[in-house]
Amino acid sequence: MSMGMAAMVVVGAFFIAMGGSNAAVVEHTFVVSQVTVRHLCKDTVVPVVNGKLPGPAIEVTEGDSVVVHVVNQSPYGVTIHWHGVKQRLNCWADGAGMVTQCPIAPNTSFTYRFEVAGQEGTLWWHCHVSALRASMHGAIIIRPKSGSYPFHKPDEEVPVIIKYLNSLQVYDVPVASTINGKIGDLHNCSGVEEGSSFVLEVEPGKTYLLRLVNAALFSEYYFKVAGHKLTVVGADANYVRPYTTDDAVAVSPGETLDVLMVADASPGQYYMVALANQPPEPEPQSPLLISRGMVQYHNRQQHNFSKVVEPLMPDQHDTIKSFYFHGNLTGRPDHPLLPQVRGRVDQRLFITLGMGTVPAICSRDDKKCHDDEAMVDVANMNNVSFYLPEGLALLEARYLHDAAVATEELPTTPPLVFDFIDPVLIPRIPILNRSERLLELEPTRKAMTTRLFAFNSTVEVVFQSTSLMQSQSNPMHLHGHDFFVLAQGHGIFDAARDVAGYNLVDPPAKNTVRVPRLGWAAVRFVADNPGAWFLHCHYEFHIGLGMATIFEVANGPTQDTTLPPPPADFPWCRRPGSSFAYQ
Ligand SMILES: *[C@@H]1O[C@H](CO)[C@@H](O)[C@H](O)[C@H]1NC(C)=O
Ligand SMILES: *[C@@H]1O[C@H](CO)[C@@H](O)[C@H](O)[C@H]1NC(C)=O
Ligand SMILES: *[C@@H]1O[C@H](CO)[C@@H](O)[C@H](O)[C@H]1NC(C)=O
Ligand SMILES: *[C@@H]1O[C@H](CO)[C@@H](O)[C@H](O)[C@H]1NC(C)=O
Ligand SMILES: *[C@@H]1O[C@H](CO)[C@@H](O)[C@H](O)[C@H]1NC(C)=O
Ligand SMILES: *[C@@H]1O[C@H](CO)[C@@H](O)[C@H](O)[C@H]1NC(C)=O
Ligand SMILES: [Cu+2]
Repeated sequence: MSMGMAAMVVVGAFFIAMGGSNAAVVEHTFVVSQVTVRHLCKDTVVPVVNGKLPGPAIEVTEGDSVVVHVVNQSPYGVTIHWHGVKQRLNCWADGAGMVTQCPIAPNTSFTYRFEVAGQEGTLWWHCHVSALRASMHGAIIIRPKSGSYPFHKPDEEVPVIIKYLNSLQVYDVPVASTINGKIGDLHNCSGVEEGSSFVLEVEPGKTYLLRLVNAALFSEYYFKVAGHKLTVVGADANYVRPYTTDDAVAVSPGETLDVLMVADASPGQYYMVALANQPPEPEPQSPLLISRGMVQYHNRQQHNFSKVVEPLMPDQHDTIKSFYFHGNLTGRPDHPLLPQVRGRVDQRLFITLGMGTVPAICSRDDKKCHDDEAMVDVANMNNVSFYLPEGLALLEARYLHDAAVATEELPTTPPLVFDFIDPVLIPRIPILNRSERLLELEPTRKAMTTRLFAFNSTVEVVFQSTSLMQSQSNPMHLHGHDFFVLAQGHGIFDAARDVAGYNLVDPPAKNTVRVPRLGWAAVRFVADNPGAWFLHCHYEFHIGLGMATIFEVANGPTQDTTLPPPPADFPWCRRPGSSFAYQ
């Protein structure tokens, strides 16, 4: 592995790589601190950015440079991940805790510098250290340099961020959802409606671009505005062919959608609703997660406001609508920013997503842990549950040629072929409620898996959801690259049958693919961005339990295909000695 061999390149090269054009520099200071938020009659102390929830939106024009000074005044180590930003030759700024960097320690700061190039639309940023992403996130808005959109130019643009209301306890059952931080009028606190709803004021005839982000950690959401059609024009900061529906759109954790809404209804008030879906019973059920905001026409004329129009939402157990919605998204190969799909594939992986058990690591005074059945549930990929390095971030270890971070190769296929979607394997009781445990999961094991790809190789991955878990869909997110989503299906992937159905003409380019529950999805990407890139499920529950791996991309043959050294103020886990070449 020659990653990091450019150690002799001077620090300034980083800036040269970013400058040289007339692009602007967009600068922000993110102060991370603890605030008390009050919702549903309960105070919760959470770390947030600049005192706000959601945090500030970063607005750029394609090609701009972004500089964000993160000043950590919270008691936690933090990193910020720029979700979906390709970070070409800039893996050091990816902000994946213990993959690309050590967390920014309390009372210290770090400046992220990156360029937003070759992508337009909506992305977002979030903390990438275990549970902290719950309260630290915001939108990234990327406008075209030419000023012209490949669709009707919107009159206004509105970020719409859906998230849960929860505390720092990741495994707490969430109790409510929010739209742009507002809980909406469906929730009561001591019999009094909380009364804080997101309200979008519209003018008749105008076109609104809703920049929809699912920042919730556990659920896929349906989103709909009563009385209005929605036209999807982008997803994950890639344009898609306009897709108009009078039904709900679906957005998985980690995904974004750019959606046009024309204010062409008769002036009045219309609810917008975000509703989480979940697999049907007999699987363990979460409470109904719903939030309601409103589209309100400017009260210029006389009209009757006494009735707010409600949308007809899909059933919360209807996951097929999301399957079809995602299946209807196609890319726009006519747009200059979208590359063509490569026909030749260099490496193929078939990855099962499941769960299993490993022996618990017991502390000395944990009595319960000492019986023979002390096993814990973990999530896995190809029957290996991932854990993060400790003490040294993986990218740092590679750069320092430090062998202390012992990785092993993610298997190309699952070790065992079985009926991946056999309903008998679905655990019927809440995974976390071990005291009521009825069904043991299969044994599995833990390892720090990675997969190395030659520079510029074409990689195809088929993700197969299994019933060895709660039978959720799995939103798989790859850092540093977009992939084309070639196909999806229910059941078990069968190459002989399913490859023929691949869309190699106009597949959508995404950074997060929804792998259907009890089904599969096939993606293809070009590994042309050297570094160590996290690949993981965007359900917090799954990533926290090990449904993850790292895709490593080797350096190319030239300097402009080689990862430069880290920035000068990089938060090393273990600062290298003075003999270090890049100084
Ligand atoms: C950070 O600084 C504050 C204020 O100076 C201090 O109270 C706190 O103990 C510091 N935290 C750490 C972890 O050093
Ligand atoms: C809120 O409380 C009021 C008064 O107790 C009740 O009439 C109403 O149905 C409640 N709404 C919800 C959404 O629970
Ligand atoms: C407004 O609409 C409500 C419900 O449709 C109706 O009962 C009411 O009479 C209307 N008011 C006016 C002033 O038209
Ligand atoms: C597109 O949506 C329609 C209506 O929901 C559905 O019947 C069709 O199968 C979907 N197409 C794909 C490719 O998923
Ligand atoms: C997973 O691996 C464990 C050993 O680590 C083995 O006992 C088990 O049978 C494997 N299960 C599957 C489904 O491959
Ligand atoms: C990557 O591979 C493609 C197709 O083989 C080739 O055309 C292109 O020149 C390569 N790019 C680089 C930077 O090596
Ligand atoms: Cu998952």
